[in-house]
Amino acid sequence: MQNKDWPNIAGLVAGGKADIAFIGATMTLGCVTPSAYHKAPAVFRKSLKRISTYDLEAGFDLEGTSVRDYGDIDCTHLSPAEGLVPIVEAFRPLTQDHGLAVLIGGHNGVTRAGVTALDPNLQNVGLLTLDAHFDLRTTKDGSANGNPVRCLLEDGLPGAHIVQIGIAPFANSRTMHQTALDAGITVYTMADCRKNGVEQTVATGLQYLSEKCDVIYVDFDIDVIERALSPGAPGGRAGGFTPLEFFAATRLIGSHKKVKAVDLCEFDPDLDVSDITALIAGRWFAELLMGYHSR
Ligand SMILES: [Mn+2]
Repeated sequence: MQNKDWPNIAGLVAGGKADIAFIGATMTLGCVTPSAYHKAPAVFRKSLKRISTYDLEAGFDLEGTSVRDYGDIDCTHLSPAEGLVPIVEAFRPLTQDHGLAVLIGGHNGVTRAGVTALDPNLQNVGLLTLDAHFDLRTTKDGSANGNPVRCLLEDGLPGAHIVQIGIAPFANSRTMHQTALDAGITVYTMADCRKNGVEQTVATGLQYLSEKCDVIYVDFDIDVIERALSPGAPGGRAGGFTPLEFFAATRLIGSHKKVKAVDLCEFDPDLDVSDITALIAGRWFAELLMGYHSR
């Protein structure tokens, strides 16, 4: 039900054949730094109430957009390996029944499930990550939040179908970098983004993937944002994207016809200060809706 005095994004939630649907995945076990990622979906929903439907800069109101909320997949007590199938099974219908399916993590382990839900054989999907990290840690101790991209490579996703944007210095190992290059992953560092602009870099990545793949999945790891401007992400460091760069990239991604599913992950509400990252998450969703509307 929409609030007439304060039309907001949460008020767009309705049932039925909405253009955009989201579901939470409270995955929190199996992370490099123990965190309260399971709390993020609830905080995300709360923040949507504080985001107006009206973009005054664009002169456009999202009031006519419908959103469906499928609730949460409770995987708080499941390891990433145990959570894989439940998330794939719950998220796949969203990718089939809606124009854009959104997975709210949880840690970055949800990305493996999200990509698999969109394309179970992993041959037609492209993966774009906005992330300070490669997420290519070894899988010798099983899946975790530090290795979803490595898991996907091992599951059969071609490295040539992966573009990683925002990879940060002193936040990844030489081995990870070499793994990415050996796999044929396209890598854009933070410095590349500074030089060419975040939006332009994302546009280049989307163009590359759209020539190779039928559908595109985008992983928004919120730790790609500058830590001082978004404290609610354990992996965030100094030198990341500004929130405005993140929003512009999100709108562009939302506007791309081949982008069928996305996730937002690595938000730990317990680390947040003054709801900074919570409100970034809420506006991120509004930016996706604005992008989607322009398709
Ligand atoms: Mn990540």
